[in-house]
Amino acid sequence: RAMETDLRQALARGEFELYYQPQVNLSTGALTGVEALLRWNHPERGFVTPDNFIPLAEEIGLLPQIGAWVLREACANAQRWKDMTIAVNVSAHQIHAGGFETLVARALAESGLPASRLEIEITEGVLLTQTEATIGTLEQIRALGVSIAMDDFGTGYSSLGYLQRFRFDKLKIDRSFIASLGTDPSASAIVDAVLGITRALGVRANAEGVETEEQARMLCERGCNEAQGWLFGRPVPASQIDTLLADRI
Ligand code: G
Ligand code: G
Ligand code: MN
Ligand code: NA
Repeated sequence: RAMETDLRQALARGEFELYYQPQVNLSTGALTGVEALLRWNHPERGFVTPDNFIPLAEEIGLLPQIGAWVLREACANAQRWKDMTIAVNVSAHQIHAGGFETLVARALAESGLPASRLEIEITEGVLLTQTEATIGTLEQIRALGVSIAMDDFGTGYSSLGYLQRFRFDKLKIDRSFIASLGTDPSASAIVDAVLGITRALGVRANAEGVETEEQARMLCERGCNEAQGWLFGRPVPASQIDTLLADRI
């Protein structure tokens, strides 16, 4: 399998790159943070997105190394982006592999990034198996001062039960709900319900995949405090975040 051979060499060849998508405060429009999104710059295929290589990386046991690189790289870049939070996606495999909290602590120590500026994003699937052990790991990471966000909220199952068992710092409303805001009345009802939960629990909310002014307005009216999506910015290389921040001052 050519793809497998290529993937095994990708780290050493420096073919991975993190792109960063802006996250904004919906009422002020201010840039508050970024989400790191992994890209593989394949010599022949060009950019490969994570959906197209993370499953293979998991299968061949490469995800721990790639995940460690992602954490170090994201923390190192974010360290110079003053006052900005950095969100890093983590898959079930990475959490269940063991030693994840050590990896996080090391990335923070090496980069000098304050723990309060790092956020780990997991999906509900992470809690599906080995639930107690996983919650233990998440508690250890939280004890470092790192935030934990639930990604793609509303698309898995038993998500409400997990909210009772683990106190997330943020819920990210899946972009499928945001996409039909304004066209499908059930979407706004669901978004209202999620925002009701976040308010009641004292948890932050992020609306993903905001593409139109109309969606942003509806979310703001409903009291959503944070958003990301093409309306505010596509994922870009670190150098473009440097430029954005330099222009801001
Ligand atoms: O742009 P986008 O195609 O990057 O992301 C596709 C999916 O890949 C998303 O579900 C995202 O959470 C996931 N993803 C992006 N970057 C990473 C990463 O560094 N590690 C893991 N485990 N998943 C990632
Ligand atoms: O699952 P996760 O939320 O981590 O995945 C992020 C994915 O969403 C990435 O593939 C990213 O490129 C994509 N994305 C980010 N903003 C938008 C948007 O406004 N619209 C759409 N369709 N996709 C988006
Ligand atoms: Mn995410
Ligand atoms: Na998501």
